[in-house]
Amino acid sequence: LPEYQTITETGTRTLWAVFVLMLLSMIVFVGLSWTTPISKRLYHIITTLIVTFASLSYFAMATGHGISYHRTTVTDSHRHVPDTTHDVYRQVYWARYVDWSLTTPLLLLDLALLAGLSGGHILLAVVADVIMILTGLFAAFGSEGTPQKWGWYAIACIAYLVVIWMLAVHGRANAMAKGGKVGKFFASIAGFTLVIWTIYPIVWGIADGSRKMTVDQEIIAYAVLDLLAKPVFGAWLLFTHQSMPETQVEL
Ligand code: RET
Repeated sequence: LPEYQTITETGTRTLWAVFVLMLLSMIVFVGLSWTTPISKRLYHIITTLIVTFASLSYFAMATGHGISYHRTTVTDSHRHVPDTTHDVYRQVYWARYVDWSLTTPLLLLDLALLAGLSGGHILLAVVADVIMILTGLFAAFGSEGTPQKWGWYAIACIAYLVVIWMLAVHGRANAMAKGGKVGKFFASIAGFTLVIWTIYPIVWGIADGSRKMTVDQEIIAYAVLDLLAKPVFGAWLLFTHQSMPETQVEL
């Protein structure tokens, strides 16, 4: 008999709660933007777009969209009987990858502008980031639980290392060159980002990857991470930016 790994009431409530919180932070960020002079609104605009995309993707998932069932055939090893197999169908929330492919480049752009990263390095970081998310999507649909799924996962992790390199090496050097205050702020907010982002591939490995986490647990784990990576990150950036004129960028 096939086994189904699906969302329950707890997961659905979590998705709705995050949708509401993303929508509220969108309203707050729009408000902050309106009380800021137009020439200083770049971070506000980027950050508002980030929570807007997140609201859309959480709305889709809460209403049961952007999800598909992925089948894996598992061999049951019983003693004394010939091997039999059974199919496991698990929900894969592909709406997340649509969200991440748009929002992680925007989050990187926030950090890159803060640090004053060069155009070339911004491009490299963003392209590596998109490769990370899209190969992560291939990994999530890795055909029928074959080993090449972990091959895609490894490629995504290498792309992630390129992203880290751009921020930790070039980002930090440029931010430090802008002066002590900006350098310190960049080190804190980029450090926070690095810690939060690194938990995503770990959750993925336990949830989509090896399926040791239930779908509800996966939803809760990503909910906490998404709230920290988007509204908390965004509020921290916008409030600090307001009190730190050196972070201003002319574009
Ligand atoms: C995947 C799986 C493949 C390996 C790696 C991953 C990294 C994902 C990251 C996601 C960050 C998402 C954020 C969302 C915003 O709310 C795709 C999970 C490395 C870093 C910050």
